[in-house]
Amino acid sequence: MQKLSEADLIINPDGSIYHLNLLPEDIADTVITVGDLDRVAEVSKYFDSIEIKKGKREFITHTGYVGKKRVTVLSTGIGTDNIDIVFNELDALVNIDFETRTIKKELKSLDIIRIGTSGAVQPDIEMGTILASSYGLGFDALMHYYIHEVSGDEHSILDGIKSHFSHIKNLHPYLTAADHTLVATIGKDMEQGITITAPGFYAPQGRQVRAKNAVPNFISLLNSFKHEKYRITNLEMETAGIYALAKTLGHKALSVNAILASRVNFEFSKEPNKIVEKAIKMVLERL
Ligand code: R1P
Repeated sequence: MQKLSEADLIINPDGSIYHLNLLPEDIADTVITVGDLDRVAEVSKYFDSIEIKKGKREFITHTGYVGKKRVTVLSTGIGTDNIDIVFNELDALVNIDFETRTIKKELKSLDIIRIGTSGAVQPDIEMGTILASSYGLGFDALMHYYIHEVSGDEHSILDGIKSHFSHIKNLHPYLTAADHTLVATIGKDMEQGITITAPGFYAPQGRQVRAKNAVPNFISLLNSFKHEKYRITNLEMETAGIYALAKTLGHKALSVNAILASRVNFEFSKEPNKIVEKAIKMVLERL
């Protein structure tokens, strides 16, 4: 078995993985990811006990128990560049033997659930909605650097997407479905739809402040997309990277979105914390 070099897989002197600062035994098989590092404690305050609190940079981790289930909650920060770090390092913690620097024979599959915030692009999706992303559609470039397989109905949806957005310069979108078992358990009865993951917050999500946008009417372009029963419901900055890397590495993933803004009605919630709290409780109750 090939040994991974010290430059490819960086392990800190105390045996922890480079950015996350975690030892293999620090993470549970069920991992909740959040963007905002302050949200980690908002999740772990519902744990019955907390055994580990660690962190480095924007990557804060709490591991504990919800009833008899061991759960980790971890902040990713913003964007798919951070998702690249978090997912490769989470995978390394369970699937690489740090002593021998080799890939383990028996690979482990983690259940990974994102609890994030997001803006709706359809008029019927109101602020306060908790939405499970049935697909993550990446407008960012992360997956250009990995071999990523497209399967099942992802092919035809992606073809429809490519033709609908063909006039956006240098756009090479990627699409991955959520794990269907997590959709059926955690996402049960939630609003569902395609979530777009953007490579920025302002113009890449159609916001017009001072810099001029190169893609006019971006939100109408998103909400007018229709392919069979599929439509684009919301925008954020991590889900597509999470779904694609989870699939590539053999993990299960679901993204649950607290809808804080309506991009079609030009509104932002007056009580964002309440909506996030609702999403956290829904996920924890369904674990
Ligand atoms: C932008 O404000 C951030 O909020 C959303 C976006 O995806 C982006 O990370 O999610 P989080 O609240 O989980 O960070």
